[in-house]
Amino acid sequence: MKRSTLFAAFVLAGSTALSACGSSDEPAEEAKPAERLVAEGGKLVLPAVSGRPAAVYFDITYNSGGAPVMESASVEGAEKTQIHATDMKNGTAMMGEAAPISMLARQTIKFEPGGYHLMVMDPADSWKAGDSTNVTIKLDNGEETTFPVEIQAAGDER
Ligand SMILES: [Cu+2]
Repeated sequence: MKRSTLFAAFVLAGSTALSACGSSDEPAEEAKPAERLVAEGGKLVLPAVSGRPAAVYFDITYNSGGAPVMESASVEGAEKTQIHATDMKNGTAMMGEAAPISMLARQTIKFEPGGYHLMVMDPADSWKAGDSTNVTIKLDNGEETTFPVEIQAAGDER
């Protein structure tokens, strides 16, 4: 049956990933933290004018249950990072700190221009297009993930 074939393929992929990490002794039932919270496609767009905030975009997926809330975001090299949302007000896009974001199982949340994004209030002077830095996202259940973001010049985001 098609359903059981898919299930078998998933289990096989899971155990391959575990042995690649050198932890094949552990039971494969519970996904490891690094696999439960996955961020991809990270990029940090520098401000057009120095001294202004930088923006960070990525896709993030939580592969478990309980709907934890995204608690904080930090960027290596910066002290102050906020989780922002963009809303339309009277036809104008306004951004500000986002209401708590629940991570629903296997639902990808996109941080993208015109939507959710991280706002780095104090971008490092040393950041240059073509370099990369690391972003850490923490959930209120104690789980977190750190992933690389590629640094891009202003205007490259679209
Ligand atoms: Cu913002």
